[in-house]
Amino acid sequence: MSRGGVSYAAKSPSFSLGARRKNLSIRGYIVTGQFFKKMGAAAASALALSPIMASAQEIGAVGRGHPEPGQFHLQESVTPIMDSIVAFHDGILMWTISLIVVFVLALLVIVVVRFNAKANPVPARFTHNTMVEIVWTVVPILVLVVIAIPSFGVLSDQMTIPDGERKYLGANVFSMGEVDVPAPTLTVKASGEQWYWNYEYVDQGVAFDSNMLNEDEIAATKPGQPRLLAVNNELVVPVNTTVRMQITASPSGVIHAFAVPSFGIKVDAVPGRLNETWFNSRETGMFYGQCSELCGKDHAFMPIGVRVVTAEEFETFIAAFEESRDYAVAVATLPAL
Ligand SMILES: [Cu+2]
Repeated sequence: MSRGGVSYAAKSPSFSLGARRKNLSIRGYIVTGQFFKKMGAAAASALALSPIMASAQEIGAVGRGHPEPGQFHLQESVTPIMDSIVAFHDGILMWTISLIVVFVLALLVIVVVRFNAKANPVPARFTHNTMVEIVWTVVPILVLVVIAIPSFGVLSDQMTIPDGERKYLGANVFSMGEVDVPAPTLTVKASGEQWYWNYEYVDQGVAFDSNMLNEDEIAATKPGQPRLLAVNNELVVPVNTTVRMQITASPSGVIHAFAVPSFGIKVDAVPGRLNETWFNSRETGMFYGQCSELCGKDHAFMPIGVRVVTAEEFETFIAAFEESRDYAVAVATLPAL
């Protein structure tokens, strides 16, 4: 039994029952600081490593286009918007969070060690300190403003369709140089249905449905593609091309959200409303996303599969699609996945 426990019991005699004393001895252990000293050391060393580990992860461990088991960093970026998001996360956000956690942890440790009942048996009785109260109001406001400025820059970049001339605020804030993005040359409308996606190449006037493949279907038709993400009909787009994404949902349906992490895209798909965003992938390959708005019973089973191909492959694909108006015929012009 620590003195902390004894003095508490002495002030409140009605609490000096056996069971209560047992609780107090656990309290004593926590109050003496042993517990927090141990936990604090572990947490601080983990935290100190986290930004380093995050950048180590970037170097190659993250699978391209889809999440990996045990992954803890963002998916690898292949677009200017996702570059800004990754820079924002690894830079300002990670360091702000880490410093705040270390600072609060240090305060807690000081309180636990110096102001427990054993170390400080006679507590001070004052309750207000104007200067401290101003500081703990103003400093968080400043922290939020510092985070908000680049955050709104990236948000406005996501929502503003490139015109080939505008420079990107988010990219400038992150000192990543001037990012030149051409105006879009392809428009795709994604429509959330219950529960799958419909994609339309708007200027070509052709559309198709995209459904998830179950595990047997993956093994039979597209072995090696990720479970719960592989789809029968991928959205095919060309590399190094700005794609205007129009996003909506079936007029008789519910709200979905179109999200592809590698592209840094996440936009609500709302019935009766046409939302817009864009991406410009610098890599070919398969990139996966998922519906990101709780939409109903098969919310988890309406993945988004985007296949980025070379400009020549896309020309052939879209020409075949326009002529045949049949996705299967068009996709047969592409190499097997
Ligand atoms: Cu949905």
